[in-house]
Amino acid sequence: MKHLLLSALLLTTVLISAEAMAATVNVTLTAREVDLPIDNAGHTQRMWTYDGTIPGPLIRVTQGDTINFTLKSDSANKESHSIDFHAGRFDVMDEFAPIKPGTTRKFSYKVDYPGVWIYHCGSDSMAEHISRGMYGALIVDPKEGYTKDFPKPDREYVLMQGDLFQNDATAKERTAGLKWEGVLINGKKFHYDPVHDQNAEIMLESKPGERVRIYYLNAMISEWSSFHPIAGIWDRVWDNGNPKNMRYGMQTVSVPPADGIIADIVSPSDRSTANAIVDHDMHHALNGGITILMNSNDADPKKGHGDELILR
Ligand SMILES: [Cu+2]
Repeated sequence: MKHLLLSALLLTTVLISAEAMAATVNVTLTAREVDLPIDNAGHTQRMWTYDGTIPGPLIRVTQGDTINFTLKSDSANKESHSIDFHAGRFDVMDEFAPIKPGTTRKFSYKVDYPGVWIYHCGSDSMAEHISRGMYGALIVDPKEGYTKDFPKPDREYVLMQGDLFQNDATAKERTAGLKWEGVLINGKKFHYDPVHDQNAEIMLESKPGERVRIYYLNAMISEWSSFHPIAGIWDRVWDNGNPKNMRYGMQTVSVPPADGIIADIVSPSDRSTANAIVDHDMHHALNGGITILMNSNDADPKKGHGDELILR
């Protein structure tokens, strides 16, 4: 009897401490329709966003946390907007329903599955709302933390790939793939590629031999991505970013629309090298979907850490 009581007491303590470690995280996103530069030369388009950026703010929590979420819609907006979090389970008619300009919706949910998840607008037409930039990334770190099969990276970057259509493309044209202009990487064509765009100023950076973790999300509305590091190999890939879904030594990984993966690359440690991280579908690569990763000893120590996972 005494033994049973003790076990019950121990179990309760364990449950309470696991619960106590889980955090409640407040997240507010504001839907905003704004003019944004869509390339490194500064050409702008009318885009629809969360918080005025493409992608929207990076949200990062730990498995088991609760997100207290607020969606606001700027009163200057013309459209109704909504949120669709892939990282949770909801009622599509309730939490995901659109809200009018100047209004607010709140809901809470617990994140049960680790990984890298898309959030996006689900308002009609979804094709137009997503292809005008209404998407972002949510990283849910596993509650076990780093393990042998999910080692700690030296740097981390988020790359989110979306479509660019001509500004006047209607929802119907976007859905049909008409008036397609190219690929946006974190909001700009050839954002991190000075090789193909002389106006590009930023690149991903690491030191030789570092483990660089890429959180890659495909926000294109209808097209698959063929994700490949030119002059490199994906050391490990985790489908959906879940540590249980590991693959080794991959050359190219298929990422469907509205999916995400984690892919690690480790450069040679004895020399400086560069990689071109591409969507190897040439239609995508040569229209904006190339990112340079420089591996050299003068890598900026801040890049790939803290607030610099999405380079803006
Ligand atoms: Cu929207």
